[in-house]
Amino acid sequence: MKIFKFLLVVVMSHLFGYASVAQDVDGKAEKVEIKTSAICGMCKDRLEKNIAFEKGVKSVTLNEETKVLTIEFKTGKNSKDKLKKAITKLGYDADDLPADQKAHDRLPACCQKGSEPH
Ligand SMILES: [Cu+2]
Repeated sequence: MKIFKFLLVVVMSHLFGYASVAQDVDGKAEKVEIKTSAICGMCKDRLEKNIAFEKGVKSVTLNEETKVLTIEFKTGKNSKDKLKKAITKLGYDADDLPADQKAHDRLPACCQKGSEPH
């Protein structure tokens, strides 16, 4: 009986394991590019680390030269508009959306708009 229970657990965990993997493969992802007002490596860190925790986000990378944030997220779990909002709440412009002023003013001076790249 004990061995039966053990086998059952093994079989079940296998089934669930496969199920979750299958979901990941089937789940479509979207990639969006959003132009930000990031300035330096600190901005890059801040944006990447924070946006990574937004819903459904699978990957996020800021191109330091173009200041474009590329975000990959699970389709239906998030949207470009919501992600843009999240970026503005961190104090950065997101495409046409201006940065949240309060969040922007809390950034270190070197990361605020108009600072020289460093
Ligand atoms: Cu910065």
